[in-house]
Amino acid sequence: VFDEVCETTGVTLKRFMSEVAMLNPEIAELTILFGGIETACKAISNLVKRSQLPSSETLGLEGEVNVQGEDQKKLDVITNDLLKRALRFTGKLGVLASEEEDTPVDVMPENAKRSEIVIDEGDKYVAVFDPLDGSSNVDAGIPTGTIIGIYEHDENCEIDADCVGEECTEQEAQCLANTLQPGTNLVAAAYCLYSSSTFFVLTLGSGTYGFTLDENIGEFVLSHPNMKIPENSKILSFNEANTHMWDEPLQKVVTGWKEGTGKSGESFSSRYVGSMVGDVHRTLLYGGVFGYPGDTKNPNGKLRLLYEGAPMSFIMEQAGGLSTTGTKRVMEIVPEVVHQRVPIVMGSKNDVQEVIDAYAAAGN
Ligand code: P6P
Repeated sequence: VFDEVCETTGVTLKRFMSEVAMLNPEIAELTILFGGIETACKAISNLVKRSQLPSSETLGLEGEVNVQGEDQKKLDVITNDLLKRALRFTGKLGVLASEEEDTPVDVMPENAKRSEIVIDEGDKYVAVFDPLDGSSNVDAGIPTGTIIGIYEHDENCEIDADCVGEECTEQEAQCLANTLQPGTNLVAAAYCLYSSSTFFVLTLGSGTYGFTLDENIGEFVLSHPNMKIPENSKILSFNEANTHMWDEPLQKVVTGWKEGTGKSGESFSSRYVGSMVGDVHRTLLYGGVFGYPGDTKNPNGKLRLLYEGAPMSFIMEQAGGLSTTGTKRVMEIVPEVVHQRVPIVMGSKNDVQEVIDAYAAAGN
């Protein structure tokens, strides 16, 4: 399907989506959702670029601490609201979960009853997102990104923003459960990367496609059709300050890569931006293994399953890569709570497989 779309260059994201919708009427509404996401990414790209100007209103801290316990930057709040608004006004979304929101919230038009979400034909999607991943890097001009996952949500349910875990009524719990789906239920995932260029990379379940923002025409243009990550690599991308706290199987494999005694015999170099979207994008294009594994301090690592791990794993797998906790495929993990963390090692198939084999050999 997508090959027919991708044979020509100069395909804008809008045209790509409209041709996908023509060829796949059952996901036509999904393409409308991506119209809102695309607009939000362009606006966020502009905000990030201007965020360091003295005149910028997005400088500094919001003065709040989010559910992650992190100081919220003004930019975190602004980008979260911007994305919520863009998604809400597509009229295709019933519920969302965001890194910046304590619990899933409804995004129905203002006139809808606050705590009641009635999902009808038009509102059948749930969005999970991290509006500005790596935002603490913005002040240093380091790349940041937006990560989005889209699930289908076909239940009528009520959500009370204060409801979390055991406090929830059965109905609310059932609705929360509809946001707590495993990555294998994703119908789409995308990220925007705000870096030397502004990139938009997405999958709808049939390959991974990359677009680059052409600021002369204000459109994302297809630049990386049908991305495929190299099966072998020579780049490892971890916060190596934590190496001493990792599981032994992972320590062994990474040491082998550094010494050139690993399965591929290659001596790896290290590249780590400290911003997941930047590190994963480079890994997709150049090959490599990116990871934020569990360690003795944080057994589940740092990255969030629902709106970082699962969507990025979907994109990676659709590009021919693997994404594992070491012992489990990340996309198969069913979240129990919205902000659940997950250990992640993802990237070039043969190198990630070496990690999986090491854990298996150690009896994990
Ligand atoms: P560390 C950014 O804060 C982030 O959530 C990811 O984007 C990034 O991969 C990771 O944390 C970096 O964490 O502990 O290496 O600074």
